[in-house]
Amino acid sequence: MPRRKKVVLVTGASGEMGHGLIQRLSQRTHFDILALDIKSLDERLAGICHDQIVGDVLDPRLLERLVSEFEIHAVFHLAALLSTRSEFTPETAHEVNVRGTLNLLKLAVEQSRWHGRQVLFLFPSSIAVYGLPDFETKSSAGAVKEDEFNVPTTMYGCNKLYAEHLGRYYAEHYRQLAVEQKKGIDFRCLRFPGIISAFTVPHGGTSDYGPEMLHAAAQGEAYDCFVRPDARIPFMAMPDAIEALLRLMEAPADHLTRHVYNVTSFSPTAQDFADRVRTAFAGAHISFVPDAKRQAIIDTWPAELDDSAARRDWGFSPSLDFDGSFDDYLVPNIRERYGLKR
Ligand code: AKB
Repeated sequence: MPRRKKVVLVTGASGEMGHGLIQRLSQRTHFDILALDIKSLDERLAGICHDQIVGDVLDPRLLERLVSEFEIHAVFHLAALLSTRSEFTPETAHEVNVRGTLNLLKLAVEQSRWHGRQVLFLFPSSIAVYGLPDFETKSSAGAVKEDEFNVPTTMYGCNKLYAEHLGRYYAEHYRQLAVEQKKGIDFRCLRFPGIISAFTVPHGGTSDYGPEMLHAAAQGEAYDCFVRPDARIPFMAMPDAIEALLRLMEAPADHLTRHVYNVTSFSPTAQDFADRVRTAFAGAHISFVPDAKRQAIIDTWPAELDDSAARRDWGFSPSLDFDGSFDDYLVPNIRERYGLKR
């Protein structure tokens, strides 16, 4: 039988998180990286990957071809349509976010059976899985735990919550009526808050106002913030988000008490964000022009997350708080990126 190459598969590799992940992952795994995205990778990232495939997670032939050529030991399934974009095309979002995830879970469970080791499946979920019923509840809820308020109002939130359940099913109950009971996959999931990167600007999310106002200010552009000054959701800086994924990947299975973990770092209001951006970029022109409908989505997401399970089980501890994110990571790198003096 021809030998297949042993790889870690990263879907959505060209996206925001893929950019940050691939480099750090290459230093942390002995497997080669196989990147999959509908867009080709930039040259620097392509150079780090063993191989890149330009294609769609919805294409079953492509996935079959992958399996014939590669022995997949871990999957980082990052490909998704974010919350705002999903509201414009809910059925397409369902295809990508649910059908795409199902395709990858099936591939992972089949691979586990081929090579006899459970495939590790890392899945980024989101604060969008929460749906707080009204503003009063949001204000009084405090730090929300994983099993509270799981009543999302967005297509993206519904998709992510269901995909979490699919992951649990493929890990624990897949084909439970079969005569021969075999272990499924090793499904591990993080519920991320809004993420801010110095190197990329997100597209199609509802937490985008934070990174958008920062990158606009650095380029000397005026920015109309689409939420109210008092809008508050949790955020974290991209390096901490990547480190959380890698830490969870490396955590011994017997330390984990759940499949899905909250992670967070800081919870500023949009006004706090704007003030901090103005301190970093004097003269930044930020106005608040709330869009009632996008604000309504933010109002259903928690202001704070309880990440005590992640801290307890696998030592999650973000290294960048609000000030640290700006001073040590965002501002210096963004200044360099846009060619500004330090
Ligand atoms: C979005 O806004 O859709 C994402 C998320 C919070 O998952 N950034």
